Amino acid sequence: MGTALVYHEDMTATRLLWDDPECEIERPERLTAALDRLRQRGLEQRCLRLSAREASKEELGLVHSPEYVSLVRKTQVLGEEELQALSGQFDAIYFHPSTFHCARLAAGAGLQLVDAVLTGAVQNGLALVRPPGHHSQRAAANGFCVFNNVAIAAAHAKQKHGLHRILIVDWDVHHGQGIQYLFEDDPSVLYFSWHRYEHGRFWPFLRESDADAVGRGQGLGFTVNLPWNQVGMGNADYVAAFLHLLLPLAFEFDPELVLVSAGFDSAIGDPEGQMQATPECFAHLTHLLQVLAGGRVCAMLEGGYHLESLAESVCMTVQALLGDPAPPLSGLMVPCQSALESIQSARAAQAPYWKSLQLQDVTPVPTSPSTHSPEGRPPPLLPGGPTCKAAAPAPAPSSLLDQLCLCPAPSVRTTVALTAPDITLVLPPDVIQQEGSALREETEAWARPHESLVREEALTALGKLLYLLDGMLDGQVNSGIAATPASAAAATLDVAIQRGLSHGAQRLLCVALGQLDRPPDLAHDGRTLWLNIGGKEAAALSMFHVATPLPVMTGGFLSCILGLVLPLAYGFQPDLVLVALGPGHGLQGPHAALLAAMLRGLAGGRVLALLEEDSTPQLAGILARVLRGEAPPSLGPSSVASPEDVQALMYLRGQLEPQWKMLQCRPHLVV
Ligand code: Q9C
Ligand code: ZN
Repeated sequence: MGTALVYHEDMTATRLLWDDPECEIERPERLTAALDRLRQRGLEQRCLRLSAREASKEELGLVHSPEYVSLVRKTQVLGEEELQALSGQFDAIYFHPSTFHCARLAAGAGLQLVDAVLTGAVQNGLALVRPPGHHSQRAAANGFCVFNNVAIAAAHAKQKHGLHRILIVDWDVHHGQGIQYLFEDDPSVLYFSWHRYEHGRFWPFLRESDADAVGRGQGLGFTVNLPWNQVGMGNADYVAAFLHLLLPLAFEFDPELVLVSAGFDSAIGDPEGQMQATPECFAHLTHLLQVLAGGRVCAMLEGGYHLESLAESVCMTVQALLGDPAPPLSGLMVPCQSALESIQSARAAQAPYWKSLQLQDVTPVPTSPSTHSPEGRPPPLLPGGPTCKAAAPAPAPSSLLDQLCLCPAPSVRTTVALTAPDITLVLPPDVIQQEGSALREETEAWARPHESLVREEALTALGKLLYLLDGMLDGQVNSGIAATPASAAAATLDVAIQRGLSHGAQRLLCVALGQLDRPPDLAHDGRTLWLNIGGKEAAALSMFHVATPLPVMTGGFLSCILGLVLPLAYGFQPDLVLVALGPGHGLQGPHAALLAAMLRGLAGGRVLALLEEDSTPQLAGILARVLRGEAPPSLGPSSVASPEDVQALMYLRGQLEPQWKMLQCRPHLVV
């Protein structure tokens, strides 16, 4: 449906006219650097360009006092000395004769973006604006911010579009205390902010930036603060914060719209933030948010002062909004102790208000499912299985990954290789129905060890699957869907894994739903992570062989994805993902779509879905759409996880946490 890019050149006019080391980093080049890079990458051209308009007095009045708006209006006619004197009345602020015009354009850009998304003109978008907004308050400018662009957009979405639930994600490295103050008693706006805090020793030095500030009155639990108490937070810390804190609450909240206070001073190289997250991380954060609110995501620029890092991070955000697969994250995916302490204290502070956190956090020591061993103790991980080797630093990227980075969007995103004519679909544009098939002799050779593959229909399906898989491994196609006769599902999956591993995949993640057992001849060399959802009981046979029952309730399904599947997947860093919906998988279309959409964040989006031939066209269709980058439908209000769902998850986490650090959501207890 498209991505809007809202901008106006006039917003480069405001600048610092005198000496002030604190304010000099907020300069016009921030916008031009970001825009130039978007053009260079051909990303701007793929967006719907909208020219920003000025917000009206009434629109500014949605969050600011009339007196404050007139005060800012008057700065248009002040001389330099008067501007400097007035600026001095606020914390970290400069005014320029163009400030009023720019700030009205910045707020207006956000309004246009929200209007474009909520009228269905586009699916999502980014407003590139100056001055930023999230520090500004009802009657005060603060921290380079004059009007609170995101807060005005949220108030407008409520007032003009009648929305009831808006999620604001503030990934800027500073606390957007302005947004917090404006909505702290409002349960219709869930505000999440992570920020450099250092136990209160970092600007703006507020007690209310800590995790125990959770909102007031009706708004209790609708302010979520995640204070970072050390600098140097990186990709693993940010992804862990999303998986273990923000996303559980966000799914439970079920927003109709997501607004992002998109500051990139939380990225590597920024002088303010001193953090370590790489630009690709913002593609992942954006991608993770796109599974909410039917993909209605409006991002607005806040901070970001390292021009190179800012420009790259903006590109990554726009790429993700456009539906391009996210480049794999670099570095060890192990959150640091300080990050885990912060995440745990925020979870503890929020637990009274959110069902999705309760059952998990009140259980101090996970108990094993009763079905396990007679003493009721979890059995140890199989000795002789693979050790922690594969959890060590990820091997150097394969040549396939190199290609992927050079060419992030293959010309064909998704190919559907369906064998049974009766599930031929009305395909979305740019999804290709594959005609090709692997050579007959080759197909037969791969099929030979498997009795279930001798039948003609199974062989035909296998030939198509092999051809598709080769296309993915060569980088001609990004993702695919293949159908196979139900009786051949297990054997086909086995062949797909072997073929993937022998044709260039270094690490292969296999998510098998329903009754599919790990192929017995699959090597235990740490190159395949086998995850079965739909087993009879939770079991971790090794760190690379995990089984869990299919959760009965939507809430349980979500915690399984966020608390188990994605932490394992992000920790493993696969370069190929197979998702197999096998016999009795029991997964509803929207749930399958969500799983596929989220797994698309791994392996550069190289995901192959295997379906049974008698799957419905609806299921194949919904998977084709999410694999090409469309947002999955929102699941609606989610039921709470059942006690069995929670137990299975807690048990597996207890078993696997020592090896898979991304599963952790609390620090190690030091005894
Ligand atoms: N060295 C935004 O990013 N100065 N505003 C802090 C600490 C103020 C940041 C000084 C920073 C304001 C939108
Ligand atoms: Zn900032």
